[in-house]
Amino acid sequence: MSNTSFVSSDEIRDRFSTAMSAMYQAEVPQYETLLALVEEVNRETLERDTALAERLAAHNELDRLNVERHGAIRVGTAAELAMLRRLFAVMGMHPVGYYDLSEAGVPVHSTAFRPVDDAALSRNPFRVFTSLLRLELIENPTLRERAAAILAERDIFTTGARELIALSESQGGLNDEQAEQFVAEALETFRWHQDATVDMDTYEALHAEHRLIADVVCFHGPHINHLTPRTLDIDEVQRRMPAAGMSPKEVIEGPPRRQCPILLRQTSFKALEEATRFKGGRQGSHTARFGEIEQRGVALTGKGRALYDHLLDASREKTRGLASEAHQQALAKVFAEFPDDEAALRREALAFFEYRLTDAGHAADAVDETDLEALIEQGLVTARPITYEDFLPVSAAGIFQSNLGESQNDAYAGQGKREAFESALGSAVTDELELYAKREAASKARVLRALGHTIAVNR
Ligand code: OOG
Ligand code: NI
Repeated sequence: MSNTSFVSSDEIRDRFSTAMSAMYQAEVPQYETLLALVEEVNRETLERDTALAERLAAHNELDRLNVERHGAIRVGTAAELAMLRRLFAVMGMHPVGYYDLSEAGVPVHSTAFRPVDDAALSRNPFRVFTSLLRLELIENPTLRERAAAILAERDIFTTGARELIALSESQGGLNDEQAEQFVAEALETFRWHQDATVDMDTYEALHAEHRLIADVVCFHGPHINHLTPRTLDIDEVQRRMPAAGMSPKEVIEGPPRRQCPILLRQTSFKALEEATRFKGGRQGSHTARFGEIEQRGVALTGKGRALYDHLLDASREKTRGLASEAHQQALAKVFAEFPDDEAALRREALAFFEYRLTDAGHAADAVDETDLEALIEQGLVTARPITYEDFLPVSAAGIFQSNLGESQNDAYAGQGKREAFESALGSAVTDELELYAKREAASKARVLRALGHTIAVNR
């Protein structure tokens, strides 16, 4: 079969994220309300802030906004995680970043499956935050073995999904009909199942150890637990949520509101208590699904990230017990130290930017200047912030906790095991900072080359 009959992995991801969103709207009605609210606020924001609208349009970011979302799942075994890696690869999604949630008292470690190159990101940046349960952190050996035995019996993939993944790998892609079928089969893995795989006593014993353990172990599959649309104004969406029937958590995770948004801000709300049928016939309920929104800003360099981590740490004391506006104000005070204009973020190498020639730059003859800031001042080059495409472990921990109740266990702390995670996954995870750094360096090199410089720029 020739390559030309294959559907691109970008197209498959786009179809899959659309199908997933439709399924989640049917399963969790509040998600539909949330999408409408986010769309309304995004529209108003773009009408009000025409500079932002023009900028997003100029960089092909407007189109992706309406399809942009991330989801999250949690799996129980290395084999499940490794198969998911292959499933996501069919859609051009690859593991980026390692997140150690044990620090925050949650017995999982995670990665994000996402597209990595610019074209793929701008087509549809769909990402899935994927956590692997760390059974070894269950202290009670009987319970630990029981959980492992239960997990060993389930298969979270349909036969059709397994076949199509193998087919895609062997022939190098899927044709239209196969892609359609793949999307339908793959979707089954993420569906909510009302029937638990265990009796109520087992569920309760696992639940008592940690709510998350019960969520991962007791069901037929890793139900998608939230889908998160991207908003351009998270404070406004948060304000309007109660009127739309949603009650968000009291604080927005991540950095405060700023002129130049950095990294990622998020807030979530409990969505649903699901009726659950346990083995043996008893009926109960399980809270698994929630809602979340996010606002994305510029990706930070290692230096910028260190400053962010330091300030977030320093803010902990100052924001304790505060909610809403008071929390934001206290946070903003601490973050006053973090430069909040683009030129300073660039000059101090705190954030990543993509450089381009302006029209004047395109028209210019060979130029002697090689300093990009000078070229920007001369109007030959522009820089735009590179969007942060990843997650934040501290924020993720806050999100986990908001929908799990306060259950956490400090004994889990400091036990990150990246190698173990990668060996379960069956591949290394890509370093997210490296991706941003490469993108920035490549854009600098392109600009300088176009201006007549032959020297290679550090890449
Ligand atoms: C994942 C929580 C992390 C985020 O946006 O930081 C996450 C989970 O609860 O499974 O989705
Ligand atoms: Ni999330």
